[in-house]
Amino acid sequence: MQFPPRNGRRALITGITGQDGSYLAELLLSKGYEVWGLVRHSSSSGTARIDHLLQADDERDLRLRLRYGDLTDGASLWAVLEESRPDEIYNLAAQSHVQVSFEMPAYTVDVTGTGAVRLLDAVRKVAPAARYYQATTSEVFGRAALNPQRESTPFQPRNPYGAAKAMACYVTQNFREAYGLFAVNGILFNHESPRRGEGFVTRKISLAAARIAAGVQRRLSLGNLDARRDWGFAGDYVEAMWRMLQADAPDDYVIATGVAHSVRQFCELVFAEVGLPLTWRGNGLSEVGLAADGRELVTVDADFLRPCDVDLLLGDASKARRALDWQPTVTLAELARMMARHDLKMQSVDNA
Ligand code: NAP
Ligand code: G4F
Repeated sequence: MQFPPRNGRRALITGITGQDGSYLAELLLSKGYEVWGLVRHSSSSGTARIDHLLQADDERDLRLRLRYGDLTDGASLWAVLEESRPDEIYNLAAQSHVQVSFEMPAYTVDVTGTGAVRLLDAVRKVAPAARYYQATTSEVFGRAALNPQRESTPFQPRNPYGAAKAMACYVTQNFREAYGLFAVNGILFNHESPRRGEGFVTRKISLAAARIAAGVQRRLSLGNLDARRDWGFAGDYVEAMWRMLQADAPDDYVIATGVAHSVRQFCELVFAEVGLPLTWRGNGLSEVGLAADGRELVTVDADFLRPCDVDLLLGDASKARRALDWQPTVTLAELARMMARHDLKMQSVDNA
């Protein structure tokens, strides 16, 4: 199938207030795009990650527009598509927390799965020439029998979030095939940054380490220390999203670093960075991470264990390397340093 040449520079981002949405908005504005963002209404402002873009005193602020909407409300999706007439659509909005998806499975499926279908259906009718990016996830691989996981690896999600994302992925592929939409799935492995939500494990660790170093927190309680993830830097991953929509033809891509580390190893990197190198004692629920002076800085709490966890996710992004000329630029040690330093600085600002 032939797709028209790329010349439009208007993008709509759902989930613009999230970690990835904020980096993607920065990237697109720096490339000269007009960016429209879909935001949920809330009684308190939820735009902290993009306030610096909204307050810009240069011409960028004229190119960033926000509209209220919600993936559970089809009419709001139609309205923002009608008004913005985007050339590119990035569907990043989701209930994206795996543990929360066990606590609110129906809601997660409604937002993360059916929400994507609502948006795709509206795109098909209102903006069929737009290029559509679906934020899919390595969680679709779940209990994968083979490592590393690539585009051809069978899906075996292990939680409602992964199942909802699998549905969104399948419908994206289906609309590409059935209606000729330029619709792609980015199957992204975990990616982190100083803007990562505080409930995800890397940011929970960097914030706690900084607070412990500043003397305002005593210890950090975690769940499964043995879980291993392929962690990259979110700034690199939004570049991959953009490249997928600039390709000659729509396709799905795994985006990953190809290296996995455990939660325990990430703790070691971050605590060393704040000047508190850890040693470990015990195992299971009795395992503790000790400071040099013997203080118990990290403990295991059953409250943070999941009904079932994904033990290992490890990606093979060689297709993206070949077809999109994409590769990660930040190692895990550099990412841990970036996050630890950011959160240490936040402590000194808070305590000033
Ligand atoms: P995030 O920080 O949790 O951001 C999620 C965004 O979705 C927020 O802007 C949130 O708005 C919005 N949202 C939630 N429910 C919504 C609804 N019902 N209607 C409209 N917007 C809604 O997620 P992220 O880390 O940036 O990830 C971006 C996307 O990539 C998500 O779809 C996630 O599932 C997927 N993903 C992430 C990773 C990763 O490692 N970060 C890996 C693979 C895939 P509020 O600010 O109002 O909450
Ligand atoms: O940081 P996490 O909550 O991320 P998880 O579950 O891998 O999901 C993230 O990455 C996915 C891509 O693979 C995204 F699609 C998804 O939206 C999200 O961004 O947990 C990582 C690991 C898990 O095995 C978890 O059990 O860390 C383990 N863990 C151990 N203690 C903990 C904790 N996770 C959290 N959130 N909190 C803990 O105290």
